[in-house]
Amino acid sequence: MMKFPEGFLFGVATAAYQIEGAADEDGRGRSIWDTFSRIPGKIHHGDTGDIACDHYHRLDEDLDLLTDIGVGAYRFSVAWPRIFPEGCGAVNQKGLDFYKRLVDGLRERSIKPMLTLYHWDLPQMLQDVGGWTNRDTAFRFAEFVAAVAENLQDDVAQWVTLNEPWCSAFVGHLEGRHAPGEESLAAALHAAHHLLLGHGLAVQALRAANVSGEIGLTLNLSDVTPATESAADLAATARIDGNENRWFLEPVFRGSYPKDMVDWYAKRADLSPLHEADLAIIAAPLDFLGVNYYEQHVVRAEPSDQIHGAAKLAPTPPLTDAGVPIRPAGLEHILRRVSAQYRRIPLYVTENGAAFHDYITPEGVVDDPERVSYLERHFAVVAECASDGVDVRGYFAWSFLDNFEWAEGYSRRFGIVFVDFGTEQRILKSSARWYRQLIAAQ
Ligand code: GCO
Repeated sequence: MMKFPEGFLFGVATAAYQIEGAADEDGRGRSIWDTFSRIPGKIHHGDTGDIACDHYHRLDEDLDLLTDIGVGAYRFSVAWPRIFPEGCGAVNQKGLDFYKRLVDGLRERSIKPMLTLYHWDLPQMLQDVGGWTNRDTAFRFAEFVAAVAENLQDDVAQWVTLNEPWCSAFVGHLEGRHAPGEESLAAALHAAHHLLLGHGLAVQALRAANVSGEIGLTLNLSDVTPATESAADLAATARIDGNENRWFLEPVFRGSYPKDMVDWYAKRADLSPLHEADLAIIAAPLDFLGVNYYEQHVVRAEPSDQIHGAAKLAPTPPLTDAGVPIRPAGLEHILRRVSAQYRRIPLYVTENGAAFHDYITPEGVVDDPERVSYLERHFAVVAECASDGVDVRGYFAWSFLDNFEWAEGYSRRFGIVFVDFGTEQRILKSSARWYRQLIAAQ
């Protein structure tokens, strides 16, 4: 079995809208995902997060499962609409009480909480006045963060302000595949900026609340390579890297947007909402960076593409059942790149995982050898990086439970624990048993 540094965190990750259910319970308000999942055609099979894994009513059972697997950390998110049903105003105490029970249950089981403050479930009433394209939302986010920090101040080991602002901004406002479903480059760029501003203001709010835990941000970073060494393909690859990676890494760690991308976007969208003065707030010092890794892209020039003049080649096998290429080397490239080019800052792999066609056998067993292989190969890369001096301090498998996979609904199973969505029965997959052995062998 692989060996990891002393104190390395072995965790699993989830997100509120993907597992909690109880969408109309205890005062929870509507989020943009409650709205988006009801738009015909947006979500596979018309699935919604109304029930999901019913985690809201199965908290103790799920916390006991974490103990059974033996994880030392659990990454979850707080649903903003449970705390502020209308996005701001009076705190909903029942919503706070649920998360207090969660962190108390983790502490009783000696499991470290990693709390994500924004995992995409923006209150709908804030979307009604522009959502992340409205600068005010960044300040409403900081108020929400201050309320959570005040109530869970010393109960959290790591605070993650945002999960994957690239997805919230570009998948939600340019591609239109995620809530709120806009399709505008300007909206995506404005949303990205206000998300980053919200991140910086959230860091200020957490520091002001004197929280005892570490403060960081989670970015989904992709490993991009050119299809050929032609100038056109190299330039197209730089633009995809600029959009998916540098547009977030550089404001946060260098206090400025990448110039090549500013010049490219300035010809295609109004950048006036991207106030220069905000960058000092956005670049607030962090205690760690969370890295979500899934994708390696091979990129070529595509003059007909109006946004980046680029196209991603169809991925080649081996692939997950979601058609994502399985490339552990991509994780190594990203960890080494951030550490060498941006900041020698503690890194956590806050998500990494894969969807496979898992099923229950007649004997009631869920065997997922592909996921065991996937985890083995990606953990090996992390162990290699750590032994080579990269300051990577933890790995959170995505995901703890099979759950609502956004536009794919319940058709994609990422969990190391199988969920029968008809009965809500949980069954450890062989990957969960493998993970238990890896942890026990440390
Ligand atoms: C993300 C989100 C998760 C997804 C996971 C699988 O990284 O997109 O954080 O909510 O479910 O990545 O796609």
